[in-house]
Formats: sequence, structure tokens, C-alpha cells
Amino acid sequence: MKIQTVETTPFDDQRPGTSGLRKKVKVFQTPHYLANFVQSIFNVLADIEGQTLVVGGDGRYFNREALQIIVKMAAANGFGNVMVGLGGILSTPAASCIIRKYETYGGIILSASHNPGGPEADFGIKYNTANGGPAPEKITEAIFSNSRKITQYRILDSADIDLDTLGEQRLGNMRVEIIDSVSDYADMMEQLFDFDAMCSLLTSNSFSMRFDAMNAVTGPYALEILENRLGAPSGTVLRGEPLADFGGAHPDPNLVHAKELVAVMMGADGPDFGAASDGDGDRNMILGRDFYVTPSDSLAVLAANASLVSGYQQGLAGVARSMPTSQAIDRVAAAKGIECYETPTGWKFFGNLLDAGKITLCGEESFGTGSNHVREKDGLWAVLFWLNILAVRKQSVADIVNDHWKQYGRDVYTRHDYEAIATEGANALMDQLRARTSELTDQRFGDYIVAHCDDFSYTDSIDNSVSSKQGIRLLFKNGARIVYRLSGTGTEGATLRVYIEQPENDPAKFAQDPQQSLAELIGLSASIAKIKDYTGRSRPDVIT
Ligand code: G16
Repeated sequence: MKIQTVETTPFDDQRPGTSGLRKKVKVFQTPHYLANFVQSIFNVLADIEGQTLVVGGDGRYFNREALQIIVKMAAANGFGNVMVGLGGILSTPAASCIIRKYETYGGIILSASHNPGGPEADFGIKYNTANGGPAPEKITEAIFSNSRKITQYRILDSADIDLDTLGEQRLGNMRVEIIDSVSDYADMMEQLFDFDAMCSLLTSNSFSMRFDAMNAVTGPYALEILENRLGAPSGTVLRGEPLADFGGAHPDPNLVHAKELVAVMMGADGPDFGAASDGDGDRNMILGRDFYVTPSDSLAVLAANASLVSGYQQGLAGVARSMPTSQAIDRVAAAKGIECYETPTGWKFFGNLLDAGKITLCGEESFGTGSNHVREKDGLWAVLFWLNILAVRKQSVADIVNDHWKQYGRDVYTRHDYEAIATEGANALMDQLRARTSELTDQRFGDYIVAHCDDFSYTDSIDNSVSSKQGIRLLFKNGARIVYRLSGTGTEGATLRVYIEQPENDPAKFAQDPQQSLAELIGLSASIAKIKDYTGRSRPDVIT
């Protein structure tokens, strides 16, 4: 088999966003587009000769084709071994688990996460380092700068590998191992949680649960863990078969896109516990009967109850949240006397803190929760953590969250997304806000006085790297916050995210709909940023 060196010209749009490079499938199908990016990854990595690479994706449209290209390029670039998920599939947390467990050099994950799949929809690729986590900015920036000057890539001229048979194959000098990651992942979960207690709960007549895998990557993992190992009745896992187009749906576990599950859960006779995960299995949504748990509250509840869960009984070293995530976790950290770190949006920013042992749990408002067990957020892990708490506390989800609010206070929270708006208008909106940060400081808007306004900048306490322009924050004197930032994961125009939060300590108001409680702040968020003027939109597309 011959190594081909292919002449190419650079593309100028290969800068990874919040989580890797995400584009329309059609862009990735442009001749040389994927290969250029993969070669750029390999070019910035040192000493790859003979090393082991993990490769897999969420099974979306173009996953298998992309995988064949990557494996042949890995062989041509000198890797000694690649571990590929069966069928080309690995959930993002399972990929992280495999990289760490087998101490590999790193991994390439193919996913556009919660974005839709199919020939007209989205695809993505990202590189994870040996710690199992997304590459930090210094690596993604190096990949981007390489992609702007690349002139050739190397690929093995060979037949495709067989993705669907477990075991070993050879590709030139390289060994290809097709692995079943489900058992490795399930074994890890069994070490973290009390499966006996959870099994008793799931097999009792007085408890029922639904897990919506959204025809995405988590199906096989959820079926193995929930139905096979924990004995939940068949039918507990909904939409368990991974499909290349996610059944035409948007694999985003939120109130809008997981509406079938929400409908089942919101009746008076609904199941006790409901959950969903996204395209690549790293996000989660948690529901009780007639009750929605915001991701920010979920993180705080997990931290507050961690001592009930065997894998975390030794205590939490610290916790972290992304800046736009609500401050609910801060209250738990303060009560426990542990540090709470505030990072920019993007799981990659938790990596150094996890590696240094500074934090045990971390999470984001964008339906991501995780711990030091891997270096990605982990949807099913969060669901099992909740199940373990439910098995120990023997209370409903709603009671657990209400108790939590009574003890710590509630951070009433909502996120408003304005999707697919014109990029120019979105950038202009952010620019004018950035220019007004000092002018806004000390201004009064009704009952709200701005105590501080800035464009969030983060200095990593481990490697001192600085990440600036991470979102405009308006911090009010009464503890309320409005945050504006542009999404780094979309593939169409720009998406403006507005995060709105207000602390509430009066239990009589806990039951109120957040859209009502926050009505005044929501109005302010639109008028202060002049959202209609810059985007032409008078209401958001998605509210979570
Ligand atoms: C990715 C990142 C998360 C981030 C989320 C939303 O998640 O891993 O850290 O919070 O995107 O980012 P943005 O607000 O820029 O769209 P995922 O699940 O898409 O990989």
C-alpha cells in the first residue's frame, strides 16, 4: 500500500469554535476540506510515530466516510495503532474514557453535538489530547494557523477498513482495532455509582423512568446500563437506535427539542424521572414528574448531594462552572467551604483544573455536567448520578430541588437564543455593548443598578493562558446578572445568547414561572442591548 502525498490549497475558515470545527456536511464534503484539517491536526502534534489514536463519532451522516479518510491519513502519518468505535461510533464521553483507560496519545471525535444531522445539516471534528479532554486553545489555534498555510497531506492508498467487525485489522504498517466502548464505559459507571440501590429503585413498582436517547449515540450505552445492568423495564429507553439523521429531529435535549419526552413527563401521571441526552452523548436534560431541572440547578444539586454517592463520598476538591452558568453552584461551594472556579464557555477550560485536582465536579448552563472521571461532559453519567441520589433520598425530583432552594436560595434563570441572525448585526451588537461597558457601570434601570459591566476575560490558574472577549456581563447590585455572548457552535449566521438570572430567597416565589419572575430583567436585556435594532428580531427562537 502506497502513501500518497496530495497537493492542496488552504481554506481560510478552519478555526475551531467552542468545541472543534463545525460546518455544514456539504462544506466537509468539499474536496480536500476534511483532509486539510486532519493533516493540520497531525502537523501540530509532536512524535506521533508509532502512537495510538482513538477515532469515533456520533454516527451522524458522513461519519463513516470521514472515518475512512482519517484512518488512512493516520496510517500515512505514522501512527502505529488506531482504536475505532464499532460502526465508527463512540459517544464523546466514551471516547474520553477510552483515551484515558488505554493511555493513548489522543483522539479525534466526529460530532456536531446537538446540531441536526443529514446531508443538508451539520458535521464536526475535534481533537482530544492524552488527558481525554478537548484540545486547549493553544493547540486549536496552532491547528488553525497550520490550516491556513497547508500545501499537502498524506493518505494511504488502500481499501476501506471494515468498521462493523470487532477485532484487529491491518492498514499498511498500522494496526486498526475495532472496539466496543459500551462495556468499558458501563464498567466505569458501575465503579462510580451504587448499582444495587439503583437497581432496587428501577425494578420497584413504585418508580418509573424514561430516558430519551433521541436516536443519537447514547442509545446503546443507555440500553446496556439502564435496561441490561440495572434491570429497568424494557421501554425505559426511548429512541434508542442511533440514526444518521437522528430521525430528522434536532438531537438537543432541551424543552423545545425533546418535546415528546417533556409531554410524557409533564402529566400528573407521568413517570417519576425523565432524562435525555444529545447527538454525541455529552449533554443531559433532567426532568421530574411535572418538573424541569435547569442545568445550572442540576449541577448545584449534584454537588450538594455528592456525599450520598459512593464515587464521590471522599468529598469534592472544588467545583467549576462556565461564566454564563447560574451562580447556584457558588452557594453550594460557599456552604461546603470549597473553591468555585468561573471559566469561559467551553469544556476545554475545565481540563487544567481537573488535571490539577482542583475540581471534582463542573458544569455548564448548556446542559453539560461532568466530573473528574473523564475530561468531557457526560450526559448518561449525570442521569446516573441523579438516579443514585433518588435511590438514596427516596424523594421526588421536585422535592429534592425544592429542598435545595430552601436551603441555598434559588437562582431564577433563563437563556434566550436568537438563532441564525446576520453575522454583521450580531457582531455590531456585541461591539456596541463592549464599547459601553464603562458607561453602563453604575447606571440604574428601574430597580436594577449595574454594579459592574465588562467583557469577561479569564486567566487560567494553571498555565496562565488568557482568554479574552468571552461575553459581556452586566452584574447588578442585587445579585442579578445579564450576560450576552455569541455562540461558537452554530453553522448558520450567528446565534446571540442572552443569559438572565436573579437570586430569589423567598420560598413563596419559588413556584413562579421564571419567564414571569424575570419579566423585568428580560425586557431590560432586550432594550439595553438594542436587540431588535441590531438583529431585527423582537423575540428569541429558543428559550430554555
Ligand atoms: C459545546 C461546548 C460547551 C458549550 C456549548 C455551547 O457543547 O463543549 O462547553 O457550553 O458548546 O457553546 P456555544 O454557546 O458557544 O454554542 P457541545 O455539546 O455542543 O459540544
